[in-house]
Amino acid sequence: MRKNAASRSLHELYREDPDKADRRLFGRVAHPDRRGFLKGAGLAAMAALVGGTIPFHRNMSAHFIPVALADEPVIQGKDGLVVLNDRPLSAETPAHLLDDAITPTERHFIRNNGIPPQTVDASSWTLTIDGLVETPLTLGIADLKRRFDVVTRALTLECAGNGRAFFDPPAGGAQWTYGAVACSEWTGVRLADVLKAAGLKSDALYTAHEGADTHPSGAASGLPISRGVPIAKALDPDSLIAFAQNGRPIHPMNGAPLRLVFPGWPGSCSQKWLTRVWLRDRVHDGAKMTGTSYRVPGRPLAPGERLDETEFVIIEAMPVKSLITHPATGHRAAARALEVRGHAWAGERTIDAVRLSIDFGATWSGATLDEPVNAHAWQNWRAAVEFPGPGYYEVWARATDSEGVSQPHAVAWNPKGYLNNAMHRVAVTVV
Ligand SMILES: Nc1nc2c(c(=O)[nH]1)N[C@H]1C(S)=C(S)[C@@H](COP(=O)(O)O)O[C@H]1N2
Ligand SMILES: [Mo]
Repeated sequence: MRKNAASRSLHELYREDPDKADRRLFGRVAHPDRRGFLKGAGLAAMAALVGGTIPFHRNMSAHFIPVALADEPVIQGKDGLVVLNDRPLSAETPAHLLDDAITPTERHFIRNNGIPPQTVDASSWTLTIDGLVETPLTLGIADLKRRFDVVTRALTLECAGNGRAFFDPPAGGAQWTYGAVACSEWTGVRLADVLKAAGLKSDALYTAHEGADTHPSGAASGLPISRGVPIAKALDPDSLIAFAQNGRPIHPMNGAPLRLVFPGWPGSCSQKWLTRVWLRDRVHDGAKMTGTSYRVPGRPLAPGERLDETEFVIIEAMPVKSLITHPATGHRAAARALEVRGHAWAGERTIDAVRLSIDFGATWSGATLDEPVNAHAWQNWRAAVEFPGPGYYEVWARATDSEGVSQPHAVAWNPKGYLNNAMHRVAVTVV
């Protein structure tokens, strides 16, 4: 069915005020888990929108919008992603679709905080480097390629909110499960080389990143997100200004034509649609740098406990984590022998070991672990698992990093649901 203004406004209505939308369609505010009893004017409106009667409307739940109206953007060039939010767009990749050693572009998650630029022209795109530098620079993509070493690196990028869906009490925001992580091959120039060319002043302490996306409210001013990193991270040879993803121009939703990639740190540092890197003499205080954004309590909290924002600290390197990418959870195995595989990564560290359990953590056995293809790339692992007989099993994976830190069974609660690196578990039934 063709989308029309009415169906769009229905989505907007639900987005802005679900209770109001319910009142309009269902005649009252209904609990999302309960039946909505669509009737009267609401039923007529909904039927008009889907272009037919709705015989089973009595079974429709409140807060439901008929899928015929689904406004899920068709994300061209992506495959199998699950859309968690449509505006701004957040879409994750089911774990079993992240099985490739290097994440293909169509399987790279999307996390937008605002509205991406509508039209981008790589040939006229410019990046400005200014602030605490001797010589401010404005560079086109051709200038970057001509003036600096071009490098290609497989780099792990994970949203700090990956795993947020499992916090209790729940944390607001995109309900990522496992799939806000990827390790694609990025081609670009080292941010360090560009900063050297500009000449860092001695009081430069932190970067500040700007992109061409706009605020979701549609307000003309104000960036949806502008984060930064300490100079030491900016100077890491794997901190890239990238113009290609997996050997092709960057996907529009992953930041075309130019983005930063700071592997191993919260994905939010890696500004997409990059237009400016500004050097500052203080910790950057742009959008989503302050308060509880990408910051965690400076001490452990009880679930649901409140803490003053001044006691939150900025997330830097991401913690040790692993993902089981084969089999998919729910797998039914006809044979007792099964290959289990996946990836493991640990911020600025490497992985020393991945261990698996099929008996709820009572015993563990090691997986075969590959070296990273380069620093800051996730490590692939695999193991031959032998189940003792028919029945329900869970395969648990637990990675240990180069400092001896292992993934926990459960993570400390924090109000925004960051840094959930608890072990991944998949269900396997041997028949
Ligand atoms: N300009 C801009 N850059 C951005 C964002 C954004 O909304 N706007 N989102 C950030 C966040 S929170 C993450 S996790 C990563 C996600 O990168 P991806 O969408 O390419 O997977 O981009 C980061 N860079
Ligand atoms: Mo993120």
